[in-house]
Formats: sequence, structure tokens, C-alpha cells
Amino acid sequence: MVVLASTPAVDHIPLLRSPDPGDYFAGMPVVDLSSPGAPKAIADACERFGFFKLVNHGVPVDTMERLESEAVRFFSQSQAEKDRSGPAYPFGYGSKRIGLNGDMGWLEYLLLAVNSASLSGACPVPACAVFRAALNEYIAAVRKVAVRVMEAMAEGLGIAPLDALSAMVTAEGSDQVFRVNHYPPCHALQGLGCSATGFGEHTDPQLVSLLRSNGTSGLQIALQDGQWVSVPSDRDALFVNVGDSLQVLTNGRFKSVKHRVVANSLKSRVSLIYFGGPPLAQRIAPLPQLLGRGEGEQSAYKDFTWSEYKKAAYKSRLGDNRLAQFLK
Ligand code: GA4
Repeated sequence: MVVLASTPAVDHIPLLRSPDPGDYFAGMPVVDLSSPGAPKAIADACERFGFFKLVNHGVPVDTMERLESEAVRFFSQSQAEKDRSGPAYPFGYGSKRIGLNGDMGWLEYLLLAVNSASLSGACPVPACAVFRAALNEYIAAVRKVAVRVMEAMAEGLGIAPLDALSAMVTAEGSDQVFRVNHYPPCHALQGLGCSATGFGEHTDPQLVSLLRSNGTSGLQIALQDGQWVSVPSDRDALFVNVGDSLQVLTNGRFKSVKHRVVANSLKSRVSLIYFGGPPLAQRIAPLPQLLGRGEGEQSAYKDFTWSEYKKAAYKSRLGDNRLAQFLK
């Protein structure tokens, strides 16, 4: 990550965005995972927005804060030190470049492979044992939440068995990824009426994503009518979003939400994101329990496996509509 020593002319700064609409997401669904109404509230939120805030999720505050401080420590190392943990593909440290097809963002990050409930042993990054322990503790806890959320989704959809969705992330060989993002403040833009794109608009290819941030705002989601709204940050909550694969499994009932991050001009944002994906061979197609219901309801999608979808996703640009080519 290049630190700007002096204020460059605005037109020399890449990734500029016009002023934000600034609208806060007033109607954001907040779900209490410990309440009996959670399954219905989750299913409603996934149908309306593909997004909700989760409270009383059970990940201890200490576990979240320990990982946050280890991440801050990692990113405060010298550039040369961090580059030793790169490149990000397939897994490791990356700066500004997102994916392999030319997308850029005002961030640095770690992209990590998750094996069952912890970092994959084959993933050598990060090398620091304390950081790895904090990651493993957090990943084990957040993955349990993902399983509970996916069980609640099945219950809310009224489908059996309860693990019809969650079994895909608990299965041997499930394809889970963890990402630690650091968006440094973009001081150069302070007061200039514009902001930097931290992570450009996109949908997540997986089933579900669970995000925790350090309380610095920046996350925005697109509502179904295309309007972008800012998500008020909350360091104690988890934010859950539906990914493309879950949209397909529910035959479009749940919406894969478009989201993006705008860099803050004053404060650093650190986010921790767990992406729950199925095993590579998993067929991604509407659940028969859902298709059986409606009068002659047909799948809206061509048949594909997670491996095929993932391959297509990694060939795409960040903002592409990746599901379009799989629509019937
Ligand atoms: C979006 C969700 C996850 O962050 C991610 C991203 C991946 C990457 O950063 O390498 C992708 C992006 C994400 C979707 C399209 C492709 C792949 C960047 C990109 C341009 C790790 C993932 O699985 O897909």
C-alpha cells in the first residue's frame, strides 16, 4: 500500500468516486439469533434485501477484538515485510489489486484458505503463530454462526432437513475462504467532496458471507430498486449477505446482494469476512423441496457445479453480473 506523503492533485488519484448519496439504510433488518423469531426474520430479510445485521450471534467480543488487533499489527509492518506474505493468489497478502483481471481498490488484504473450522495447514500465511491462533479461534466461532444461520434459513423457508443448506459448508472439502481487509484512510481526499473506492461493487459467488468490521463505516449495499445505501457500522454485530450460489439454490427467492466499500477519509477500516462455499463438486441448482411447491415452478438457472461457477467467477471482472450467463 503506497502511503501518500503529500497531497497530489485529485486527478492523479486513481479510484475516485463522486460524492456518496449518503443515505443511511434506515430499514436495515436486525436479527437476534437467540430469538425464536430468527428463522422467519432471516428468510424475510434474505428475500427483501439479501442482507441483514445479526446480533446475539455468540462470537465472543474478545475473539473478535483479538483478531482485529492482530490484523492491525500485521498491516502496520513495513511494505517489504508484508510483501513477503504475498502475492494474494491463490492465497496471501495483496495490495490494491483485486482478482486477476485488472480490478483495483484502496485497500490491502489477506486472502486465506479455510479447512473445516480453521486455516488450512497448507496456507503458510500468516506466519505469526499468535495471528494464526487468533484467526483459528475466530474462524471456528464464525463458522458455527454460519451453520446456525443456514439452518435458520432452511427453517424460515420451511424446508427439511434442517441442514439442507448448512451441510454444504460443513461437508468434507467445503470451499471456505477468509479475508482480512484493511482500508487505510484516504487523507488526500478529505474535504474535496469525493471519496476513494475501497472495494468496488460486486456480489459474492459463495453461499453466505459473514462480515465483522472495526466500527469504521464504508459498507454500502444496493437495494432491489438499485438505490445505494450506507450500512451503519457496528463492531459488535455480524453482517450477513446472500451470495450468488444461495440465490440459485433458492431459485431466486433469496437475493445475492450487490455491495461495495467506500474508503473513509479519516479512519482506517478493518473487516473480517468469512465466505461459506460448498465442495467443488457440489451441484448448484434450486432445492427440489422448493421447486416441488409452486405450480410447475421450473429452475430459472442452467445446471452447474460450484467448480464451474468458481472458474467463471475468477475469469470475470469484479462488477460483472456473473449469474447472467447461467440463467436459462
Ligand atoms: C468476491 C468475494 C470474495 O472477496 C472473493 C473475491 C475474489 C478475489 O478477491 O479474488 C474475486 C471476487 C470475490 C469475485 C470475482 C473475481 C473473484 C475478485 C474477482 C474479480 C475472494 C471471491 O471469492 O470472489
